[in-house]
Amino acid sequence: MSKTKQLRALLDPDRLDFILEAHNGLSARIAEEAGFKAIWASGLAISASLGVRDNNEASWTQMLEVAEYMADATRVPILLDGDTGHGNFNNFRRFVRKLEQRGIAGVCIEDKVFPKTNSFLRGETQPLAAMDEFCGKISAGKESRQDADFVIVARTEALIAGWGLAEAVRRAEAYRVAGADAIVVHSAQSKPDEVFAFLEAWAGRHPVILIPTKYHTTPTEAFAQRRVSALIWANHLMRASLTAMQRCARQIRRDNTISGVEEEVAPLREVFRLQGDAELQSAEERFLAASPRRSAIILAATRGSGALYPLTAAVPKCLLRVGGVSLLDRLCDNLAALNTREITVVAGYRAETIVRAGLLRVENAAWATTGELSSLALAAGALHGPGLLAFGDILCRRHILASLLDDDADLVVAADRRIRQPGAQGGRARDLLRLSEPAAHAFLDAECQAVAAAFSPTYGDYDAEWIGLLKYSATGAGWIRAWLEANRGRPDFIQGGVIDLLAGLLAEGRKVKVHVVSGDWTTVEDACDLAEASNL
Ligand code: SPV
Ligand code: MG
Repeated sequence: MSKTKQLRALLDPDRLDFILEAHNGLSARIAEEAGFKAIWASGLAISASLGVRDNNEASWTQMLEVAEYMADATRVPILLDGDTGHGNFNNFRRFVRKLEQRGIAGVCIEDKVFPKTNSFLRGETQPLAAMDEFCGKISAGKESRQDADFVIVARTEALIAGWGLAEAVRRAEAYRVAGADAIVVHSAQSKPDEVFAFLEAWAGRHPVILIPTKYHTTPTEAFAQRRVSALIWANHLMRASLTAMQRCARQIRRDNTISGVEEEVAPLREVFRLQGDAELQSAEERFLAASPRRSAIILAATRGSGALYPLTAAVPKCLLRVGGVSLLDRLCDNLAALNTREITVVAGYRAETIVRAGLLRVENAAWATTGELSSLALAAGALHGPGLLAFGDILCRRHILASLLDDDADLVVAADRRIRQPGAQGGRARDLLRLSEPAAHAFLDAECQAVAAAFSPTYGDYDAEWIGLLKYSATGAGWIRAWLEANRGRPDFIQGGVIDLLAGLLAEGRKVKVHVVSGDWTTVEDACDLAEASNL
């Protein structure tokens, strides 16, 4: 049922309904969740929550904005407090059209003069609008509706202004004839007597809505017996929040900590629930191209070759700085920029010095006597794809990492056709690959056909040097885990390198794709490498 029809249904005098005040999207949602079938967008409550007076200090477009948030947040109809209609008949009919466009189901206007003052402030001194002029306003509003069910309620302030019962009835009748869908007769008295007198004189000729803010002790059945269509509880969510906010603010100010109020205030998850985060989460699953959660494992257990000992007395090799940033931080920063947040580092030498927010550290206590495979096996729990295995001493430009991570193949390595000479002072063997593509196709992606680790300066018939980066898909990660599991008992496993893993995977018939790079990377094995790294 449309919101306007829902609101119209509440005008039935055979059943007393209740309309609760709200003043923004959040309070409107709370009112709806509490079970109210309609919401009163109160001028008093909205202006108070905006920090201004209920004297038309907030403009009609500002009221419209707030009302739109309320309508967006709810499925029940909203009856907006339209004050005096914000001008003459012409302003009001434009207001009605705008309210309809924003999904408001009805408006209530009162027969006072712009700018109005709240009815409970100096009520007797407030001038009433000329009755005929107000009737014209009602008729113009009705005529301008696009939806015949949009509700226009006319409110007379005759009792509050002290004009007496007869005037209240005379005006209510005129407003009925002018086309109002219901009448509000407002009273500032603490007893319902004058309102009940009105109801008796009125004799049910048209739906009546009451706002019993002042005569709140009246039993609700008394209204039902008199065939009142609906009661507006006009300002209680605003007042409740005000009390809660004052108490909370005072306590925090007094205690200089928020700890004392934590259990008194709504948990954040309740805030997110009311904001509808669950819907956004499921919409994201449907509409957002899922960006894969990437992970990485960095092998950084060794101290490095003797050539680096002067530099690695206090820190492991991965913490050597190039351009003021450690190799590890640079690698992690690049990985993070490529949506790789779960990074596990296998530390060994000076493990305690490897500390970085969010970094998972696994320790290879036997780093001095074990090799890369032993370190990798310790991080097997973090081996899930898509992910990247990297040596901790590699320095490379981000594009190399990006192209590996963006490749969907199950196993992908990066290799450079220019095989470096081993470091002048030794260093580790070169990890070499034989490629499917001939050298003439130097920069085409290739398939790896064989691998070897070699110190030889000629390198036999190998084509490229593996740069220490291996990207694996979820499937590829499974192959690696299985291979580690199947081979960890072998005597050569303990000292083994990742190159042996690659050899093993090739032997199983797994395809290893090769991205051919040309420079833009280095590893640090001696002081010369460090100098070259600075250039890079
Ligand atoms: C409001 O809630 O803004 C009203 C009702 O108009 S009253 O405050 O009683 O005037
Ligand atoms: Mg008001």
